[in-house]
Amino acid sequence: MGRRSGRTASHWGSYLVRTEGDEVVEVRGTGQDADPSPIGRNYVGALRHPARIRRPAVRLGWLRDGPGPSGDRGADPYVEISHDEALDLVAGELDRVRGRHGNEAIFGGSYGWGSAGRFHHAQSQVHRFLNAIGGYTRSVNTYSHAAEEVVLPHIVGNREWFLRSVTRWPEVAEHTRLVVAFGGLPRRSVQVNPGGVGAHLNARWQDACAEAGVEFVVVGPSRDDSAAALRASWLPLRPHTDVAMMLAMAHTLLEEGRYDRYFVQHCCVGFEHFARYLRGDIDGIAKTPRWAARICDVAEAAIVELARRLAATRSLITLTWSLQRQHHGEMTYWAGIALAAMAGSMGRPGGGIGTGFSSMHNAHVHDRFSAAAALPQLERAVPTFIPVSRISDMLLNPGQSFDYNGATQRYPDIKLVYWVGGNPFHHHQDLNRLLTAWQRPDTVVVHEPFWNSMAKHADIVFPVATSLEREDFALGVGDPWLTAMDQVATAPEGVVTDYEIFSALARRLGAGDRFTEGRTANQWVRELYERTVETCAAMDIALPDYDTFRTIGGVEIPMRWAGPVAFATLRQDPSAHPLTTPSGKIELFSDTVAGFGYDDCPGYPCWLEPAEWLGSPLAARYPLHLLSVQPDTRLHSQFDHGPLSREGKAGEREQIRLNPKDAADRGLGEGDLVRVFNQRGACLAVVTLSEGLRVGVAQLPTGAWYDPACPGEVGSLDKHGNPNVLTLDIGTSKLAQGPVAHTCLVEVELFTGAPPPVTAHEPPILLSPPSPAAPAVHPALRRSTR
Ligand SMILES: Nc1nc2c(c(=O)[nH]1)N[C@H]1C(S)=C(S)[C@@H](COP(=O)(O)OP(=O)(O)OC[C@H]3O[C@@H](n4cnc5c(=O)[nH]c(N)nc54)[C@H](O)[C@@H]3O)O[C@H]1N2
Ligand SMILES: Nc1nc2c(c(=O)[nH]1)N[C@H]1C(S)=C(S)[C@@H](COP(=O)(O)OP(=O)(O)OC[C@H]3O[C@@H](n4cnc5c(=O)[nH]c(N)nc54)[C@H](O)[C@@H]3O)O[C@H]1N2
Ligand SMILES: [Mo]
Repeated sequence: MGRRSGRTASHWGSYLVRTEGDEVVEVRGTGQDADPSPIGRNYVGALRHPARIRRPAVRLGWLRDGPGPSGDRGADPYVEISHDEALDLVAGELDRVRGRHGNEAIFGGSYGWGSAGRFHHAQSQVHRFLNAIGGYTRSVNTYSHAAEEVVLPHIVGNREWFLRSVTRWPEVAEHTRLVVAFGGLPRRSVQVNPGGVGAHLNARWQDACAEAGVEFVVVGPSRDDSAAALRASWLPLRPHTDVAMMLAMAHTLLEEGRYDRYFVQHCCVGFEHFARYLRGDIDGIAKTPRWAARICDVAEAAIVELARRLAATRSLITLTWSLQRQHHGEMTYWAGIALAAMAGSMGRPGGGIGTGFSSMHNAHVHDRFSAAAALPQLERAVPTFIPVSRISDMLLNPGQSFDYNGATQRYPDIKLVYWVGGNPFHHHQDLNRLLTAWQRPDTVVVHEPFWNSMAKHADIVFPVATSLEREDFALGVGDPWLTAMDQVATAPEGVVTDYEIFSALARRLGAGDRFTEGRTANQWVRELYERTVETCAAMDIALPDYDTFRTIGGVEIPMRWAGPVAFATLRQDPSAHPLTTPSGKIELFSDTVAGFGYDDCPGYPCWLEPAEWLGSPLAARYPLHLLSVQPDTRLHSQFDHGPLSREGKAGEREQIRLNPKDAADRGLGEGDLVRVFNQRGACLAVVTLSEGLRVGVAQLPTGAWYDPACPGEVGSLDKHGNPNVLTLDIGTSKLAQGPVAHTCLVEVELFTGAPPPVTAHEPPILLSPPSPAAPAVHPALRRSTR
């Protein structure tokens, strides 16, 4: 049996991997990472798992009937075909759609994390390919922090600059006395960093802050959203009421005259308007601590006391990204910035405000520059776009107009969906609505290594090599470690890389040279490395040549601290150092946003009731606020069939965390199988109890592969515990149109029926021709464009 070992890099860290017979048998940390993430263990046994896709496959109904809307996506069996047949089918269909409907009818947004690796990066591959053949409708912004991406430029100007210059953990340890963490600082999230993390340091920096005597206050529904070592105190606020609490803190500082008069008057615009809103001059409601206490369920005295402490010392407000993955999520960030502007620490080392401190490994650990070259995505030939999480809206409402950041846009009429390196049947909200929308296009093409929920809803599936089965190199966002990725296993016979598939399709469509520029995959990897060397050389950083780099396996690029902390120069001299906002200052009132006239996003931070929360009438029917948090044991849906992910479940099902009181009220105990449900859907999950979770809140991590009891049926019970059958699919507001995954009420009850077995990690029914059940290819599809 062939044995190999080598180095790999992933979004959850770098590892030394050993394989036998092209299966992973051992995963170890590298010497450079003193604290490797256990998520790496999910590789063990994953490559040759029965869930592996080994041959191209076509949905039976598509093969029989040809392209067109269908009610059977998710329900049909698949017919395995040869690689050449699959390439001919897909090339023919791309050609038909672009010829008859124009390239705008191809949706290639293809959102998703894919794998680490600069060259084989799935997004770059698919976008380059689709641009090479005439373009596609794309998506903008992210599921992670869409609201922030759109609203921050209106408030503080250039977002990249802001993120880059927010104070970092080392400065927090040195200067900060008090950290008020809205949404906490969950440790599970810092295992991960997009594109790679050479050494896990974030948790160590957090601990160093605690050792230095920094005091932490977690404001949020979950006490264990911070590590025990931080000895944080906990204010268990009702989910989605942070804005009310922030406004009341701001009201306290205003009424008690404890606010930073200089900063709000000279470095901000709109403070007078905000102050009038706080006092109740605009809507007749003063935003007093008493007012807020009724909304957020934090005691009035605790709100007042926290506000006073915030202003009395060098303080830092941190906001998790989750706080804007909610209805009106723009407002949480705006209110947080307004409070920080008043609190006196803005523009001072270790002070002010920062986002995502514990949402991603490299947020505020290193400087954020990235030297790594990327695969060029070629010229964008089609201007059409949607905000990423409006996908169901787009598919259901072709031609309809929608608002986005001050402009009116139009949804295109999509005929072909092409998805590579992402999983909407993991990431999107209200999967039953998505399933309905997903039946509308003519054709869905997917590249996947595994038969997950994404592959099971495609018309044509190309099996692809994983990152362990190809050569590449990695450099994560804001990470100093350049890591060689070795090919440690050979993909199953006939399984190739995304690049090889796209190269073959491009050749069939007359764009072969444009896509490949005459390079093989490994020549591209070398080329991108050499471009990275050049970028670094221009910054006086010497990197080894490519062959030496591959031999040593990894190299650390020295990082430099950026300039002064955010808003330091603004504080010093606002007219000499303006921000890139229209006023040059922090906009506590934005004429631009106000000018858009959006009822769901006024031009200043204010409390707007979310569509669903514990204070809404719907809570009488669905009295638990569901937080579908990031999973501890995997990244999203990736390697859900791996050992660590499966050990995190109970009886193969995802666990839902409840407060013991909520469980007792429903006669539930630890380990009970429950049905979690609301007006949109239902799933099964296993109860786990925790005093660390506030009463009225349920936590169900994302990522269990969607596993409907009746495949293809809208509203079917998900057997596995995927929270997105329950979540709400609306935009944050007309401004950002971001996803609102955390805005969701549910009820939980004991499941009394016979528990249906979980089949998420099993392949669908596969028919291999010649077989009487596999029909002849539809004549219209016989056409080859070669
Ligand atoms: N309810 C709820 N939903 C959420 C969230 C939430 O908080 N709550 N969070 C959201 C957030 S922040 C995000 S970022 C999204 C994440 O959503 P996604 O990024 O879509 O999730 P992943 O599971 O990482 O999907 C990556 C897919 O790419 C495949 N893949 C990996 N490498 C390759 C490759 O080289 N080639 C190809 N062809 N495929 C590859 C994997 O098998 C996997 O299916 O989820 C969002 N969804
Ligand atoms: N292990 C692991 N780490 C990951 C990921 C993963 O899949 N696995 N995904 C990565 C990705 S793509 C992203 S974008 C980040 C996301 O990072 P985050 O957005 O920070 O992560 P979440 O788990 O969604 O939420 C963090 C915490 O916010 C709290 N919270 C939720 N709603 C509210 C609220 O209304 N108010 C308050 N005060 N608190 C609230 C919840 O208790 C939750 O534990 O994580 C990254 N890190
Ligand atoms: Mo994300």
